[in-house]
Amino acid sequence: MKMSKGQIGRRWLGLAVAGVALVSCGAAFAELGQPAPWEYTLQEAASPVMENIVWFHNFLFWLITIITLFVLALLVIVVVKFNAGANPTPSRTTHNTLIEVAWTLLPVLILVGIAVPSFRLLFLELDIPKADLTIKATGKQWYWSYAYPDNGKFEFDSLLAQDKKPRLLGVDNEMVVPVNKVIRIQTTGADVIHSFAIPAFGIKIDSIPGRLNETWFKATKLGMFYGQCSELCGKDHAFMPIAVRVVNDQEFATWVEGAKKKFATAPANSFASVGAAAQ
Ligand SMILES: [Cu+2]
Repeated sequence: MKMSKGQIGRRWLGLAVAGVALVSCGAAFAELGQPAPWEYTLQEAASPVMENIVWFHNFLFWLITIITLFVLALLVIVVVKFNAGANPTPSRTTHNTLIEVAWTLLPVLILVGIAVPSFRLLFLELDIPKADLTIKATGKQWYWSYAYPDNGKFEFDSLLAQDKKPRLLGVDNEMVVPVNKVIRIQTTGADVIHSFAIPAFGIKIDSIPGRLNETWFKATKLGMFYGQCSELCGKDHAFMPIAVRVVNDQEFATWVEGAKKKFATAPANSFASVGAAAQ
């Protein structure tokens, strides 16, 4: 099939329009705290760490795009200008000090430019600020248990609720946290390795039996936020979602009072209440 130049031009224009439409729709597909159909961007950030991750991702994306286009341009120049037909008597140059220094130094500078924000992000994630609240998340086959040692030492199980939306993400008992507070998450596995992950908060950390791992987040928006176990942990790995409800301080205090009573009979709390009574 032969195409005229006009046809090729129109085809490229069509592709470009489709591309721009797709990019601009990306925002429309996004939904706070949960995945959305046809979404291909990162989930909307709801914590300082995730905001930094999104920034770093976009920064690298544009850097890679520029480098790729630059290399492509060099290749096209070589192919067009220096093929045997266009350039029958090639130059015999073997060294050019200026170019050699430039192609060594420029990549080094680019890598340093990547390393600085990369390490800054790594320290932000790993250097846990003074926590307002600690929650222990224990991965079990196949559900999560949450303990609130600072708020009355109660612990409860959070299981997938088939009748709740969003599908495969709704749970019976959500983890509840106050907004704009530093939450320290301590996590461990009760049986096999699980992984505690919430995309909108930018956290993902392995829950390993016999080990206590730590991470943190500060939720900056109210609402429901969902994550999933992110380590293949057995047959129901896909059915142990993580649901976090971010509320204001007053609602959190009310929830704590209710939860202390509601979960008082949970088996895990018999040990906690014995501990509390002994104090
Ligand atoms: Cu798991």
